[in-house]
Amino acid sequence: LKPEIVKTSPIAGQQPGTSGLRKKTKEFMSPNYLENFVQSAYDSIKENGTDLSEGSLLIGGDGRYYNSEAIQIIIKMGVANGVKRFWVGENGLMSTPAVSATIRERGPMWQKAYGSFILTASHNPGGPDEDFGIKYNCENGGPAPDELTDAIYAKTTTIKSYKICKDFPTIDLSKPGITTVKAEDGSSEVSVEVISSTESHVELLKTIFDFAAIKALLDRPDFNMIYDCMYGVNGPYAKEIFVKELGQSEDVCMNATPKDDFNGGHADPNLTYAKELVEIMGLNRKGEAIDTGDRKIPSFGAAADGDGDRNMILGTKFFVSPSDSLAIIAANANKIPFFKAQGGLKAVARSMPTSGAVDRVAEDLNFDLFETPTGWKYFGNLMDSKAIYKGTDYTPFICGEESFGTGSDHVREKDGIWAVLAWLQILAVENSDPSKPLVTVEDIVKNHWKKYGRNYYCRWDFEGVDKTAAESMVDMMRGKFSQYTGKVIDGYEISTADDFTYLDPVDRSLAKNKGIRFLMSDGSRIIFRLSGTAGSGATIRMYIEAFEPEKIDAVASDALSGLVRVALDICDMKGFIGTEEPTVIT
Ligand code: VG1
Ligand code: CO
Repeated sequence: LKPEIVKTSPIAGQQPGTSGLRKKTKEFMSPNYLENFVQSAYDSIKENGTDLSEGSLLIGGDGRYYNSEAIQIIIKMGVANGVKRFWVGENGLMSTPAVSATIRERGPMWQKAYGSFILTASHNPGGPDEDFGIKYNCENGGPAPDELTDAIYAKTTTIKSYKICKDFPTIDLSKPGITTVKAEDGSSEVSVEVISSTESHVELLKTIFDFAAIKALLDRPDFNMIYDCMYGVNGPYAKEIFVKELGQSEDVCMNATPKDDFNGGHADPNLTYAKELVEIMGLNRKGEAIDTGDRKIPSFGAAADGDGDRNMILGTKFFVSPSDSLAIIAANANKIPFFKAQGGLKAVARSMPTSGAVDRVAEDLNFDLFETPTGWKYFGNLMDSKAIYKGTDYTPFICGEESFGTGSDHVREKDGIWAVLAWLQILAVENSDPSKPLVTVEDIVKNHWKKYGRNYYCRWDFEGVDKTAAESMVDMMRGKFSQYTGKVIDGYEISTADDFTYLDPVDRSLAKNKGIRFLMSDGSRIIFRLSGTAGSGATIRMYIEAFEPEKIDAVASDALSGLVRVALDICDMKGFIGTEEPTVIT
């Protein structure tokens, strides 16, 4: 257990983005790349007041190429840095929400995890020529806050050496069990436990939902579902819940064996990349119904991303936009035992670019409402603060993002399978009388729109564009805010043009430059951001939203075409990027 000190020098560009550090796998595998980041993380965590030798350090990943090798390096470096107890997901696998659940739920007090390294680049493609990623989550189960990721980054710019125990044995991750290694002089002991990837998370989910009611729904002859795990880490969780716990056939789980390159696909649950599922559900990539003859279409379809924290919800020939999904789950929270038992939902939060559909629910049902910058880390503070809601000291909380992320305060990450179960729970309650015709996903969404109006919404992504051009485009708009304010373009009056700033109501920290906003006087919005998860190059995201109180039956792309034109002109997409054709529309 003797640590070796290895000389190194700083490597540029190790700044974590929206959710950890993501780069090409080859870059991660190049000499000292992973080691520099991990050493900087261990040092920062220590400086942040965590004693690495107390409790446990959890490690898991989404199973992408280089996952297992990276885990062995993190263990060997951890031993050298004083970690005494490791928990590692079986086969190195653990979904992002399961990591969060395991940190929070597993073990007696003295063993509890103080944090976790998660090896994931989420929805980015995997494999030797694609992306790899790493992030650190803290004791509350949530992503490291900006303060910690900034400290890690600062250390990567000055690092001179790292510590590693090269002679620590390589752990067999394929079998659950404990490996204990004693120092030669008997002075210390390190243990590595390979733990079930699914147990803590599945046990937690069973306390949140009424599994018997969901099973009754799934057993109805007129109801059938399909869940596309997209060859990501979610497969084992889906099988555990739908096959083992809920007694459904294996066919319910599609593409449910994790592969280190996600079978060459893009494990991103949206209309473009979850192509196979979208077709099965009778839709095209715009979310419109297609002619399927007399082929039977499932009643419910869902998909997950590489690390299992995202979800897409589909009904028969019907797409549920993530912003609507968030609003609908919040409006129906009392059908979910977890919220009901705590006296009902009290607060909701959405990221700034997410549509305002949930705002209307919050207003109607008297929930506190928060608007945060993009990324899950901002929700954590709100959930952990004990006194934000009108004096009560506990906050049953639901939050979400337009990027197919939904979750609650049962963990501190978005949780794909939670969202799927939330929808099934709502459907189960709506369909509790088996003699009545099935209330469908489409019925639920349309009834919601009838009551609250509809926030038409779309996001256009321009992926892999030139970084300098993208940055100049954003700078150009930033420089013209005052000229835009009050201007009328194509009938839309711009009431505010600014760059979103977030003042955290809990710790008063300020997050700046979180998205260019053009807010129209009729409530419509145009927003631009540069992605913080792109492994290389730049991705421009353009978000468009318009509210309609009564006209709820239009096709979203038609309802938004005018506003899209205004947006493309304001940013001069053609001039900066050379095209107005996005790579993905969601
Ligand atoms: C994207 C999404 C954001 C999400 C983040 C991490 O970030 O827009 O809403 O929280 O990915 O999700 P960005 O900076 O590229 O827009 V995941 O499933 O990739 O961990
Ligand atoms: Co993800």
